[in-house]
Amino acid sequence: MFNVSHYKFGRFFDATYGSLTALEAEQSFPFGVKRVYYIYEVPDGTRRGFHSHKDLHQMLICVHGSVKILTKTPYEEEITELSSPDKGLYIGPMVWREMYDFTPGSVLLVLASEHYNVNDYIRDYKEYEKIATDFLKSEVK
Ligand code: T46
Repeated sequence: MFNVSHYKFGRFFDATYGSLTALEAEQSFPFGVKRVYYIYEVPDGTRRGFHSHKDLHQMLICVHGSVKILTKTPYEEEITELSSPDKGLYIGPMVWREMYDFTPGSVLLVLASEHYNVNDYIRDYKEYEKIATDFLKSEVK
């Protein structure tokens, strides 16, 4: 869907020592990284997110456990389950997201293209719908 893509990263596997996945900004995915954060100890049944970003690019990776991510625009939506450290979900600007069904002990790692900026968030769905509808119309012209 628009501004959402699925990544499968490489894995160095060794039967004796285990697995390692290495990500290179701008090579493994198409943006530089200015910020890293992770979401963990999420109580059972909790749903987070409920916003879009205006300009931010992010890569979401569930490095332990699993989580579902709803991504949505006024025209389409999809649900992705992240359940392996070698899977990534890229979410670009102007996509609504909600994260839910965090399994106990799960850790969602997020690589972000910009420093934290409260003004980059659109947290009201009606406002998002209006801005995104105009934005997506201009994108397809
Ligand atoms: C996103 C999804 C996937 C900071 O101070 N710095 C930060 O870099 C971040 C990400 C958050 N915060 C503070 C702001 C809030 O007081 O941490 C608190 C929780 O943030 P928020 O409610 O925005 O968390 P989520 O899980 O709803 O959303 C987060 C990211 O904010 C967002 O960019 O795309 O994860």
